[in-house]
Amino acid sequence: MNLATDKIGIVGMGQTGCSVLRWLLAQGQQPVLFDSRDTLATNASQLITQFDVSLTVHLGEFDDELLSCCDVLVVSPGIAIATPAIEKAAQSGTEIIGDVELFCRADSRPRIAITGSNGKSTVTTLVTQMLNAAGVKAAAIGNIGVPVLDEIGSDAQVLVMELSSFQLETTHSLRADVACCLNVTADHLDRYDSFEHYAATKNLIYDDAKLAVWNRQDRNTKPATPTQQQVSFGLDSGSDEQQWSLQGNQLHFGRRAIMHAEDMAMLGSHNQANALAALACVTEFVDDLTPCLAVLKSFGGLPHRCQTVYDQHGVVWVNDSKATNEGATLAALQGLAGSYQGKLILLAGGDGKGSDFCSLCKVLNQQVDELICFGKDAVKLANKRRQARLVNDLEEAVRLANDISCYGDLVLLSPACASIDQFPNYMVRGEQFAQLAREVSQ
Ligand code: UMA
Ligand code: ADP
Repeated sequence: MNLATDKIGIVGMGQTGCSVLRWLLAQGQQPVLFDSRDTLATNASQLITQFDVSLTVHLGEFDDELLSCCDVLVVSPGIAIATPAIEKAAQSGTEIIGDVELFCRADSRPRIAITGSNGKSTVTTLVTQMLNAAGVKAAAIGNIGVPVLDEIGSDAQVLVMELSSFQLETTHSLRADVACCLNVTADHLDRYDSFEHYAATKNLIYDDAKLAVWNRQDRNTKPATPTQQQVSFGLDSGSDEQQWSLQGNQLHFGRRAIMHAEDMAMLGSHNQANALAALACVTEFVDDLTPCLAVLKSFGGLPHRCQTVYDQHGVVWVNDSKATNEGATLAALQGLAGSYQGKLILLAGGDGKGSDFCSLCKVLNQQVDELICFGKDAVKLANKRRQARLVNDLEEAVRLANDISCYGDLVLLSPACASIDQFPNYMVRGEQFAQLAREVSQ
């Protein structure tokens, strides 16, 4: 790509597209903009009017001839590169990349790249906080909600990049100092031919990485091609000196005990795995782990991840709205086992993104006492349990949960689905749940 001469198109004018536009304009480029909506979102139109340049904007269904006129297309992660018009442009010789690729070509600071079906934001936050606590200035960027190009020129010494499979698809120059894949469970299967295809996309994170950090309890996270160095983590006892493990309820590196797991502020065994992964990532940059362990002792987790939002009349309401796939819901159910005396009432449903929910079948039948399903894939999910209750939306689900709950029960929103069929995002879903829980139980 030649920034001075190439004609560059930005495909998708959401958070990513706006960030790419800002960066390209700063480089003296005048990109062409594409969005398949009929009108641009307010943020994008405001951004365009803010700059004193006339930009060509193509709205509505993507046209392969217009796309093919560009030498390079910077495609937003929410748009599949398998979209026929984009594929045709690629066949005609247009280079297809994402904002992360542009970032990697332009920024030479050390980077830690983190992917996985679940736990990315938690581990990205942990790693960033640990580095900062140890005196290494770090910034969390990427899928966590900060478009990567917005960080160019900042004073961070190390960049901690949360990367989705969509972002990895359009990135070819990552070459991370540390690359970590936390786990691979079914997600986004509406965007991939098969689970194997999705898992292979996650594995791209290790391409030319200096250190690969992988989960030895999930073979899909193992680097498919050799990397310079490797270290694994897992909740088993591990078998050699170079492994992060859990032994006698203590976080270990090899034979060395690092800290007691019960001293961590975050709950659940999945968060112990997250802690081990984060420690494995930071050791490349930090000699003394003491400040990093202090972070594990104080960081209680991000909102909307297994968070108690209301505790009244003996009924505990837990918001795990960020569980947008079955792996996360499975982790919540396993992690919360034993933390309540009465019934477990699970509220789940939404857009399952092509998932068959098979991995949930056993826990739904053995551990869940009442299953209340709502949203687009409610029936599909309900069919995985011998008995379930169907409602139209979250409000009905919360009201029903309140009617059937009694002292000692736990009501858990862990939808195993994306929220987009009924909400703007998972945060709004979680906030609505918390608010409704307070309303109905007063
Ligand atoms: N658009 C089209 N045609 C389409 C689909 C979308 O033109 O067929 C346009 C929309 O009209 C909109 C824009 O594309 O203008 C939206 O682009 P986008 O969906 O890529 O979203 P962004 O706002 O750019 O946010 C993206 C990530 N979104 C997705 O991957 C879907 C954000 O991750 C990320 O935080 C942000 O870039 C900054 O890097 C969100 C996410 O849901 C949190 N990620 C998925 C996940 O975590 O499971 C992968
Ligand atoms: P991501 O950024 O990958 O979506 P988050 O840290 O935001 O991950 O957590 C998303 C959901 O996954 C939450 O419901 C959380 O409880 C669950 N979760 C977090 N870590 C793990 C893990 N290691 N394995 C399975 N589920 C996890």
